[in-house]
Amino acid sequence: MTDYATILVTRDDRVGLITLHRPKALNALNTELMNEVVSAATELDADAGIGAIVLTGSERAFAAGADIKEMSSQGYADVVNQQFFAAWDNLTRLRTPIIAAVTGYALGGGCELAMLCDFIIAGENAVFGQPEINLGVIPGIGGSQRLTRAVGKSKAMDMVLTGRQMKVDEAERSGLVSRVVPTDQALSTALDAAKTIAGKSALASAAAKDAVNRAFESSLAEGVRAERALFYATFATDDQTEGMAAFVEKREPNFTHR
Ligand code: CO8
Repeated sequence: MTDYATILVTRDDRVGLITLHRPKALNALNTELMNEVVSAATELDADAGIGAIVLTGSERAFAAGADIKEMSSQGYADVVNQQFFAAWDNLTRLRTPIIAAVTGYALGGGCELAMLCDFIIAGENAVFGQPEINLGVIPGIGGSQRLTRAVGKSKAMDMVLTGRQMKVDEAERSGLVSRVVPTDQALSTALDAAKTIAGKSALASAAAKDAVNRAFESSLAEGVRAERALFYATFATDDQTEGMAAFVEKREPNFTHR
């Protein structure tokens, strides 16, 4: 696999693992790290042998936000002309399910990066927040939109306007994270979930991911129509034939597309 400067990339059978690795900066997200994460995730996504991806950081920090030292000297023209941080949007185009395993700080861009993933499994020490307001800016990688959809307007306004941190029990209660587990089990739990997903039909999981995402991008009626079209399309796959035959024959399915 490609060598990267700011991340580590490994794979175990059908699961790819991307680990943010700028320990001295609490995994602060600079341009190099963004380009490397996007490149690694795109490469894993294109690999038919990969059925799910996990993105994680360190126990102390998933990521403490965008790199403030990199941003501090930038002006309006700089960020506009570079379309600063727009490349993170590429993660929304992955077909392969991607899980964030979050321990420690997930602040600012770190919280936004976790929310760019399909779901978040958090360790008990995880802390979420959008503290950009303390720096005189606002979230810029979708935080104002994804946090609002995840936890609702009142709590999102509270987080974004005060910059306060949210501990993991509140994050679970609010629906920001799917599961909370002991800190030292966050990564293994996410890898287990990824392994489970990677054992399903990749065609079905891509359709399922697409369908759930429609809930955020369309009206209810359009979303339901899109879901139905995707559901019907699964009947064109050999994995549908195999999955249903296996149930009837009381055996494990042997999907072709995984
Ligand atoms: N950027 C750069 N360096 C950082 C960052 C960061 N976001 N966070 C921590 N570091 C560095 C520190 O400077 C320090 O480095 P050094 O040892 O060289 O001084 C090292 O990491 C360790 O940090 P601390 O000593 O501060 O560790 P503490 O345990 O005392 O505190 C905190 C941990 C609370 C996480 C603290 O570091 C902190 O508050 N960090 C900043 C959090 C923050 O404000 N994040 C939001 C950043 S803005 C953002 O994400 C905007 C995203 C949208 C941009 C899109 C543009 C289009």
